[in-house]
Amino acid sequence: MRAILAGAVLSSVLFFAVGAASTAQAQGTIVDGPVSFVRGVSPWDGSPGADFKGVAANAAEDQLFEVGWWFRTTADTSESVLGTPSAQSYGGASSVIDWTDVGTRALFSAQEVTTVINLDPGSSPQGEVWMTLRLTNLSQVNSLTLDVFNMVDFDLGGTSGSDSAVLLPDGMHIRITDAGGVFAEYVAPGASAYLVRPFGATDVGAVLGNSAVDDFDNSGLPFGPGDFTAGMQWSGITLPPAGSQDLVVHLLVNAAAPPLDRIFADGFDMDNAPTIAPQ
Ligand SMILES: [Ca+2]
Ligand SMILES: [Ca+2]
Ligand SMILES: [Ca+2]
Repeated sequence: MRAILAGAVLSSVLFFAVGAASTAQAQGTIVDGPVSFVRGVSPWDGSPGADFKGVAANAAEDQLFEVGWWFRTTADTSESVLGTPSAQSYGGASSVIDWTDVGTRALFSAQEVTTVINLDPGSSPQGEVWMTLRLTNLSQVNSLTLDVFNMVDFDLGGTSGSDSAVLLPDGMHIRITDAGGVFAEYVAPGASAYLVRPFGATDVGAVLGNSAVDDFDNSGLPFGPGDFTAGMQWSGITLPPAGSQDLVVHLLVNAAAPPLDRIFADGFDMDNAPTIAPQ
């Protein structure tokens, strides 16, 4: 969380709130009951602002500072953000974000489908966000190999500090807990490696934003207490000519994800995966 930017961010939010309706590049909000997920100010650059609210006793409390995507092809010398999308659509509980030609390089397209779900059984605010990123090779003749990265910055309890995190034993499944009691989970089924770093000059966003090639190395856990940032890497994805692959990220607040080994046993459908109570 960049506390010193609060004033500037507020000004920008007001600007976007006024100007959003008529521009193709507008950011937006999706909701399910009291639970909302917001693509905020500058959500497509190296500091991809996002909000996740309505999932704690204080419904106005924002649990999420940033979430976004980066990639690196085998020819690249650093990671790059997907950048400004070609189209954005926000309706009800779901959004669809399209990049018809990522980086204008005629290599691949991307489409992110995000759904927010209210998990409150009645008196226990909680919710989840599912993000599925589909990558499609634009070449009809050549395969394409690339690495893809997701970065998330939770600020649980509405505070950037006092967040601790551990890796759960079932895989790429991180649980983050604020000293005030709010907890979250960051799950990336099928990811190759994670990286966790305290917010600052060498945090996960900075690693992805610098001019070097970086590979995540499963370091940084257990974490905290501190200002948590984390990322997931999918290494060496090879898209056949005209082929596609889906990557899934699951964010939950005050709810626990089912263990990854249980999800994939029997080919369970991720889109309908149930969420179970904290244990
Ligand atoms: Ca916190
Ligand atoms: Ca880098
Ligand atoms: Ca944080």
